[in-house]
Amino acid sequence: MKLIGSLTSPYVRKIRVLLLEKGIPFEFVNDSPWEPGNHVAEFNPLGKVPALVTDTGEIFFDSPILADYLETLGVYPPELPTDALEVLRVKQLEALADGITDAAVVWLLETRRAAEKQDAAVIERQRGKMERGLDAVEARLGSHEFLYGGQFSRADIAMACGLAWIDFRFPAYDWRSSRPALAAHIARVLARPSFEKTIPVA
Ligand SMILES: N[C@@H](CCC(=O)N[C@@H](CS)C(=O)NCC(=O)O)C(=O)O
Repeated sequence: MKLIGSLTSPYVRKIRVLLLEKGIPFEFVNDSPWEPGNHVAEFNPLGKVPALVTDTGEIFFDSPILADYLETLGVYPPELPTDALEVLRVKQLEALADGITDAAVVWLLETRRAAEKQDAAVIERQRGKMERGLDAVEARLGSHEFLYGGQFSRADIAMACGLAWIDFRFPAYDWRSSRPALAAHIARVLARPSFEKTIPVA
């Protein structure tokens, strides 16, 4: 199995963490869609990472699809519940985590435009999505150990990958002080060996 991605992408990290948690061996192909001459579009016509090439040569892209593919392999531990409605609820939380991350990516890209082209309204709009999303996660977490049910799931992985990337790109952005439950939760998740082995490097 071959994973195409960059060492900084939060979506790629989600898949690296899942592979490590399950102990599935894989080859990592370090290719960034932002680098000239990259080969990402040969695996994903959208030119985005992660993309995964299975042992039979089939290609999957978009991290939730890759994560679903990994679940089909039936390797312990499962990162999704068994009940279909519960699966949907975990995936809803994954979508929320990915959506918060997507908003932060738009914010980052806006800050990389020439100063005179940057639009404060775009940043404000994305910050609003992040703030509302993080508040919803804080409210949901309460005193629970995990984002969904009594066990570690893909929702926890997606949220920690997103927030670690937000810390990496926006170290001055304080999302923690008004969200103590989420701050404690993310610290616990980031201490897992699968996260310690996948810290983003510039
Ligand atoms: N929804 C996608 C998002 C993937 C994504 O946006 N990846 C970024 C890297 S962090 C990328 O490849 N961007 C290149 C581009 O947008 O052209 C997923 O979950 O896989």
